[in-house]
Amino acid sequence: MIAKFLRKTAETIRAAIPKTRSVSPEILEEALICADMDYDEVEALLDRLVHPITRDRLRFGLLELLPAFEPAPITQKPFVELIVGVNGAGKTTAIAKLANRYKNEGFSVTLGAGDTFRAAAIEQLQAWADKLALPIVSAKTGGDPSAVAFDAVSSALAKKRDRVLIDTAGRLHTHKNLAEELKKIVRVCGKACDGAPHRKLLVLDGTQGRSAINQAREFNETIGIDGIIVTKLDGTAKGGAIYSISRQLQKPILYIGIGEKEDDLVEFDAYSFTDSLVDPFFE
Ligand SMILES: Nc1nc2c(ncn2[C@@H]2O[C@H](COP(=O)(O)OP(=O)(O)OP(=O)(O)O)[C@@H](O)[C@H]2O)c(=O)[nH]1
Ligand SMILES: [Mg+2]
Repeated sequence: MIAKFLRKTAETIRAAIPKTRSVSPEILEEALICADMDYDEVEALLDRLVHPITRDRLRFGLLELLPAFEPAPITQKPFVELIVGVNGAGKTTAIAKLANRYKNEGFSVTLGAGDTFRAAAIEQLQAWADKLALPIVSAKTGGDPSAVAFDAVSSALAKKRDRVLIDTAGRLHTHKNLAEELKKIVRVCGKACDGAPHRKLLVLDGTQGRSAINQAREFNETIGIDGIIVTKLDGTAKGGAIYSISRQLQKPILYIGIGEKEDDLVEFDAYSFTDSLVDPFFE
């Protein structure tokens, strides 16, 4: 599965290297930079690798770049998740995919259409809600997103729903007012339900590769991010950026998006992801 959608990244690496049992540091460096890994991570990896660089050594070296992560068990009800990210990163689609996943796991899900900013954003989430047969709390375009978040959480609490997913407007991380608005949404969620939002997920467009690191930092400084979803990995050769994004932010990648449909979300598995990156060096 992972190998299939990392095809472009694997092809990029494969094109850069001759087939061999071990790989030279120069070739490794060039191939990983082609796969959009940041220079910092390439250096950190090369510094640690024992020569000759074999498949296992490279595999463990790459895995070591990723921060350790133990997912906490979900005990809150409702468990409220706020989804943030810049314009077009794939937030609304990620919400549909997560909702679909939770529903298939047997959880009841409420959606909150907190993007009251972009025309047609509410309709877009409404269309997903209809398709997935899920309740949605929304307001008119131009309405107060915090009020939507408050109502969505309150409604889920009253109706004993398991999960709440709140959409937000795509925003430029440098836009001060929008940053304040995000902080307000977070505060207001907490008024509706203690501790909410329980998870703040940042959605990053995988086709942006490591250039998404700066925006991720800004979001993290604004509201504190708990985890990352990287979307659109089906159409990019920049899979190596995953290591830099996760390492530089010290945040886990939780899911990756591999298409536009509700099923196109997979849990990020560092081992199989790393295998897909390592295999082309030694095939
Ligand atoms: N190929 C591919 N396309 C995706 C993926 N995730 C989202 N998209 C597409 O990317 C576009 C933007 O997705 P949205 O979910 O609307 O993004 P958004 O962050 O909510 O955008 P705004 O609401 O405008 O900020 C849509 O055309 C999606 O179908 C993915 O994993 N793979
Ligand atoms: Mg959206």
